[in-house]
Amino acid sequence: MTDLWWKSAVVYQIYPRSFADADGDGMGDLRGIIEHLDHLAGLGVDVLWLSPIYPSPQDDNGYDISDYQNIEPIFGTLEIFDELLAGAHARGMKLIMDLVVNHSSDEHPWFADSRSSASSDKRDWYWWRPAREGMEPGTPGAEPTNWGSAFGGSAWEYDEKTGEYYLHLFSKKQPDLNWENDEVRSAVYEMMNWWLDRGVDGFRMDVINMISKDTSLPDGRLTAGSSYGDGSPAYINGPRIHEFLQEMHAKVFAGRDAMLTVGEMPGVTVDEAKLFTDPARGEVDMVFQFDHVWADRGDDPWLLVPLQLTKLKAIFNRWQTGLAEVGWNSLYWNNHDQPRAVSRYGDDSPQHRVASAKMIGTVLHLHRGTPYIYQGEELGMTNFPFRTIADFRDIEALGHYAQAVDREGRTPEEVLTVLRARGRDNARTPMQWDASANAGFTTGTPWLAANPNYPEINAAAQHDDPDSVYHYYRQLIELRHNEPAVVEGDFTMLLPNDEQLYAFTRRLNATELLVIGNFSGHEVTAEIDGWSDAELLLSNLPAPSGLTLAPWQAVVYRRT
Ligand code: TEU
Repeated sequence: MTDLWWKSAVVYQIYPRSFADADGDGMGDLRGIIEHLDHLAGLGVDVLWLSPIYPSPQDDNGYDISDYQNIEPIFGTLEIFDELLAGAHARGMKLIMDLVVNHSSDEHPWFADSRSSASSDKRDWYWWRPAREGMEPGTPGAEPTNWGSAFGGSAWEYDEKTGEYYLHLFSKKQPDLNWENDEVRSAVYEMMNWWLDRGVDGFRMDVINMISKDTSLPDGRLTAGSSYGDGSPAYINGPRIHEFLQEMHAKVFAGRDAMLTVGEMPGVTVDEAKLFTDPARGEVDMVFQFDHVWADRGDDPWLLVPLQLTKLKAIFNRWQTGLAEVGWNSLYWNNHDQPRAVSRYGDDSPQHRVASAKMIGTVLHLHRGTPYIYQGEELGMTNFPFRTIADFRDIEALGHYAQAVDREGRTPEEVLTVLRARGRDNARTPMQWDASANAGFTTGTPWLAANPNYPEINAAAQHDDPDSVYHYYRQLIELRHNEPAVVEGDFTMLLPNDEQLYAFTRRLNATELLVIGNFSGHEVTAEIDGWSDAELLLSNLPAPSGLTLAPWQAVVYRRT
């Protein structure tokens, strides 16, 4: 297998907590995944990415790890994990794990040791700082910097025992590890090698571009709508990030065959991504960038801004052209942190949901890069009809609600409107397997309610329906596996100023593909010449006459 095998691969993300519950406790588990491997193999995906399954207090649904080399009992055991890994490999699928090493859980023994005393030999494994000069420790304003946590409140937690603060860019139960400390890095690399030696095929690396910090820990600029400073310039793509990733590559991946490493990098730019993903630099294979999922929000992440198709196209075009010669793109519409794609980029009404889910899938999968499918996306699953804040479970939603309503005086309905559209729980409702109770996800009480539309939208109803979203996604994956121009072709954006049509070509030698997606509920004609004799490779609706596309129609033409 070539080192760049992942260029023609499609990755499927499983959020184990919500995928399938085999033991009836209301939480998904590894046995549940094993029981549904044929659903995934039938789709034709090449790689499974599991969100964290390690022991964790579940403060951030497993992104707060208390033991990096074991399995959370809720999900199963290492033996069941080995069975899952073997089952994936037997079906020709690789399996990558979620690597969360910017921070651990505060219940990890490393942190328990670090916080036990100022002279602990693990004190420097985390970021500890005294109160600001002249300020009474533990009082508002005494925090070492003005940074806010991504989940609301300050990014510093005061620890009575030693009278100092520790840094947590996320929840206070997720203290940031200090990557300046060689021992921390060595412990992480040792753990990574332990999983790869077990047969795992790589990692998705959680906020990996935050591990290097400006050690002077400067205050951040106060951001609109927040009482905290934006510290991100001090910890996004920090001073030693490339050094750390090259060291990790050398200590963990060098000499291993057919690995996949994808770095989740909030705020990464195209120029930085060229450096991160240039194979000659030995850092990561690809990155998850955020420009397109930040296109419909303002500087305040909790602002709803109408999505402009021309803005979205400009972003994708910037990334396609920026990584055309060096590096590689990941391609995604959603994951466990984003709302459901068909509700955000398509039209989840009964009339247009199926067509628009297929259309957005076509546009994404025909780009140059590695596509990621999030569980349920292949079924056209939609956002959930949340009523009140009591319907939410996510620490990010609850933290934002508390800060916005309780501390910043916004009305509950104003905040709920944004959470209904953007909340991460939209993506975390149970996978919809069939029309039985709780969508066939569990025989118990699900930890988060199943979407009430599961009787209409579920895998069982789609496996035998050749016109289903599931079978259309299978055709998209088949096209990537069989048509070299999809993987290797160049990319040229067309109609950049059109607010309804998303059109581009892919060209490889004598083969040229034309892809058009109608992102509107109207019939639209694409003013593109020279394709009248082309072969229609794929469409989500009956063949159009000429290039007059029906509402939410996608077409892929080929000419040689
Ligand atoms: O997410 C990083 C991240 O940027 C998130 O804050 C995301 O942008 C935001 O939640 C979107 O609303 C990673 C994981 O994917 C996320 O699940 C974790 O909560 C977070 O890191 C901390 O580990």
